[in-house]
Amino acid sequence: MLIGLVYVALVIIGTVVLCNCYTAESGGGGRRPHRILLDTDVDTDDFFALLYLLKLNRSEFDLQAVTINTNAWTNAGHAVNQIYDILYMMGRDDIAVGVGGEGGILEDGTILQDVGGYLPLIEQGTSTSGYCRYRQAIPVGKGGRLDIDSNFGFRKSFLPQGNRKYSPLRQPTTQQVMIDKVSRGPITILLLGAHTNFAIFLMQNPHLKKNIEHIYAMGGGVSGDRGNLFTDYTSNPYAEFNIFGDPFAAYQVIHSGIPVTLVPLDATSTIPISDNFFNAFEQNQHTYEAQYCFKSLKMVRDAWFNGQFYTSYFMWDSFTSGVATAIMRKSSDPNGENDFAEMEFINITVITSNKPYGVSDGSNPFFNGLKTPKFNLKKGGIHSGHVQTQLRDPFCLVKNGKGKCKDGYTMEVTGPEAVSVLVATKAKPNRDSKSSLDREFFISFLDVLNLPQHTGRFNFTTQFPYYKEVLYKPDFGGKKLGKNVLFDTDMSAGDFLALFYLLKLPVEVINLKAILVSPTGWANAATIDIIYDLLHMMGRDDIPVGLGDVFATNQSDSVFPGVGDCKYVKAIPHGSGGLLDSDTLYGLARDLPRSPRRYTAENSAKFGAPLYIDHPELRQPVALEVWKSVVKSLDEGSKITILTNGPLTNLAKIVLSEKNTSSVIQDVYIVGGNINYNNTEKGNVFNIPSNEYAELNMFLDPLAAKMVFDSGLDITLIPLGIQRKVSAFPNILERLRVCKRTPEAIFAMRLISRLHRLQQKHHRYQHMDTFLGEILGAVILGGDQSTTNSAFQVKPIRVVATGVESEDGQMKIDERNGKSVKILEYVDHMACYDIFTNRLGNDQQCAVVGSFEEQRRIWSTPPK
Ligand SMILES: *[C@@H]1O[C@H](CO)[C@@H](O)[C@H](O)[C@H]1NC(C)=O
Ligand SMILES: *[C@@H]1O[C@H](CO)[C@@H](O)[C@H](O)[C@H]1NC(C)=O
Ligand SMILES: *[C@@H]1O[C@H](CO)[C@@H](O)[C@H](O)[C@H]1NC(C)=O
Ligand SMILES: *[C@@H]1O[C@H](CO)[C@@H](O)[C@H](O)[C@H]1NC(C)=O
Ligand SMILES: *[C@@H]1O[C@H](CO)[C@@H](O)[C@H](O)[C@H]1NC(C)=O
Ligand SMILES: *[C@@H]1O[C@H](CO)[C@@H](O)[C@H](O)[C@H]1NC(C)=O
Ligand SMILES: [Ca+2]
Ligand SMILES: [Ca+2]
Repeated sequence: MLIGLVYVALVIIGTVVLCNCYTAESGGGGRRPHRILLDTDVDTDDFFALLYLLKLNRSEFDLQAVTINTNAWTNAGHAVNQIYDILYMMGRDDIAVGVGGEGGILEDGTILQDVGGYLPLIEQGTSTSGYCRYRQAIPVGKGGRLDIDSNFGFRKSFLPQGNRKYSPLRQPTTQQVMIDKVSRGPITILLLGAHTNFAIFLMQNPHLKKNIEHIYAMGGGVSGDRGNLFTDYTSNPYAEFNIFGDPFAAYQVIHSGIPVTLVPLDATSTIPISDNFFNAFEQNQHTYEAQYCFKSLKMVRDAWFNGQFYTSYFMWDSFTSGVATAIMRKSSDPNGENDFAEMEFINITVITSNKPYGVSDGSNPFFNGLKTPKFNLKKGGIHSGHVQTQLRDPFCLVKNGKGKCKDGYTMEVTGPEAVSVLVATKAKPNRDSKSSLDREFFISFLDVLNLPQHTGRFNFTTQFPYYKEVLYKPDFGGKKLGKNVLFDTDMSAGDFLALFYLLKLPVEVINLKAILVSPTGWANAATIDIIYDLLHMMGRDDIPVGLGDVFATNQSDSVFPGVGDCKYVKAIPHGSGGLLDSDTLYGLARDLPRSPRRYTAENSAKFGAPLYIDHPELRQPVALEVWKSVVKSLDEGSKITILTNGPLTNLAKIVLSEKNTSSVIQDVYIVGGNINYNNTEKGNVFNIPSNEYAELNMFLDPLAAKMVFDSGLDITLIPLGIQRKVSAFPNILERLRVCKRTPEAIFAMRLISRLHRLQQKHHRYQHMDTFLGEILGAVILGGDQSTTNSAFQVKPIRVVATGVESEDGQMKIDERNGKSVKILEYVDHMACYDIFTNRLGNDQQCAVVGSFEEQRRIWSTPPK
């Protein structure tokens, strides 16, 4: 309460001071600065736009807030921390940042508070999990969200880390930030991603529309079948990604009655990043922000998929921020005359469904089986036709021709649906026709980013006078190393606890050779960086980490493998208790020391990249590669034990790749699966109610699970039922409190107590004890059976993988077709807590650098 009061007082004082400045600077004659709210999907081009805005004269342009679009090119947890870091570098911790929210939309169309914007309006139910109807068009791994989430791997080497960060249940949500900023007075909205967030805001707060002066949006295209869904032309050649991400939301925005200026593909296609511009940019990096933008752009170029970067990478959002601010500067001009783009009024609408209208083919949830259509939409009206259901929706495909679906097309129309929108039609040429930079905006972009005013304070390496990049590798000094172990993780919270434990076991007992990461479960691929950081903390930068396939077996598209279906992973929530939290390790990831190792999109031509690049040695290895190198490193006759704590995607690939698995794999410990004795033991796929008996690690990739269980490997199963017995938060916390306070014990305690607190506080965190059960695999693998009192039974097990959602991933005891599996039936859970906490508190094999804080201290003081 006290903090709240102080904050309010500060804001009032701040406003007064600002007003004074403004009268002083503008000599009393000008207007107040344009207050701006930026909604972004945090693609590379978006932060160019953001930095351009931040550099402009603050008495003209006052960026008030950044809200994050979470249903397109980025994942919320990675995006929000990146925005915080950029703002910290720029000294702008005063700018509000909104992401996510847990509200939903009820069956009857009631919009609850704080809808997170993770799903397009047409798919938004009451939770943050759901299908990927439109999002399927966006690549998931390399060249898509993985590269964007990690800023092509570059962000962690460059951006300093401030005090603000995502924290569960404390993070301001997008809707809160929008309501707060719009309520306070006239404001301009810049939309650089899909329109979900802002449409929800408008639908829920019509009384606040009066404060919105203007909407500027990058998106759409007005000249026919020239869309940019490069993964999907065969079904929809008309749409542009931002509008396609949520056509119904864009319709709400365009038809809101608020003046709209659109910068569509028609205009952005006339301002490609030419090699002349690229070279000029390379020569003009006089500020940290210019450096950051150039180096990011260079990473994009070096990783560009077809070698055609200079003709296929455009200034989309950055150009839009230029055009928008240029128009705002001359706000008296009704035709939007400006230096950077030709403008024209065009009557358009946004297509949200395809003709014929009024069909009931099951494709349209606004109407499917509802007596009254959702949001009171008109039966037989423009929203009532077929809605594109998936990437290669058969309805959209035309034999030997371009697809016929127009969802998301910003089409020129006449009649009642027409909205007059100011549209940028092309980029203006440089007024200096002799310059090698042929667009006027190129000049402004470079000038503004290099302005000495409002400049970044430091980058990560200049922030600390004694910064030094170190890789820690242990010296085992001739010790005889123990059992070879490979850990396969989907980066769920409990897997990090298990990893700490494995690293603490004496190397004479367990020799952790490698880690494979599977992004088909609870976390997205870019979260691999947390694994690198944890290894760095524990002084184990020698352990290789391999990144697995981003899709479950057979979920990737047969035509364009970078995209694919989310049939199984749709069960994981995007928001609280789901990917948002995993991707930030429940807000704690930033407390780990920062490793010099990290994901990078850099790749050498030897591995299929189009270009030779600066640092081929940094390349992110893939899972199978790491597996091969581990196998190669084994001594004659020795084998490896695998512990899997996630979906079996990687293990299935290993099984497929080896001629004789039993010659290299000793045995496998699988954490997961549910043995459904007599239909008494329920599974945990809580978002797919029709499937009562599957466990998530099996459900998320049933084909892989089936392959592994059919393979004849020597399997020990630690199923859901027994994991549930090891889920008493108070007991383990009590023990952690009394054990020796090593950095790893402290970190584990913070993580576990956070999970426990969240579980008590909010229903989205009900399943948190699942993660505590995940330590069991590591404890059984490393421990001795006499202390845990563990007991096993051998049963013939078969996994169901029929493609039928209500049964996929279930386990059957099948005397005829099942394979023998050793199943953990009993364990003394108190003994498990003791073993786990004693090990973490042991002073052997401790952290070499305890936290990010400690790292900062080291880099701030001269070495002794
Ligand atoms: C910023 O804008 C104000 C008002 O238009 C103007 O008086 C001032 O000179 C500008 N400052 C800079 C550094 O251009
Ligand atoms: C940080 O800035 C310094 C000084 O401009 C530069 O030498 C260094 O390369 C930058 N760091 C990174 C990671 O780019
Ligand atoms: C847009 O529609 C309005 C109303 O139908 C019409 O008056 C106007 O001329 C149209 N503008 C353009 C550019 O077609
Ligand atoms: C995966 O799909 C391909 C092609 O659709 C099929 O040939 C293959 O059998 C499938 N794999 C499994 C394990 O079902
Ligand atoms: C596979 O390897 C095991 C252990 O090395 C060996 O006993 C077995 O004969 C091999 N099987 C085949 C089919 O080569
Ligand atoms: C399942 O049912 C069978 C037969 O009714 C019974 O013998 C067995 O003990 C039951 N198993 C469990 C785990 O409840
Ligand atoms: Ca964008
Ligand atoms: Ca896991």
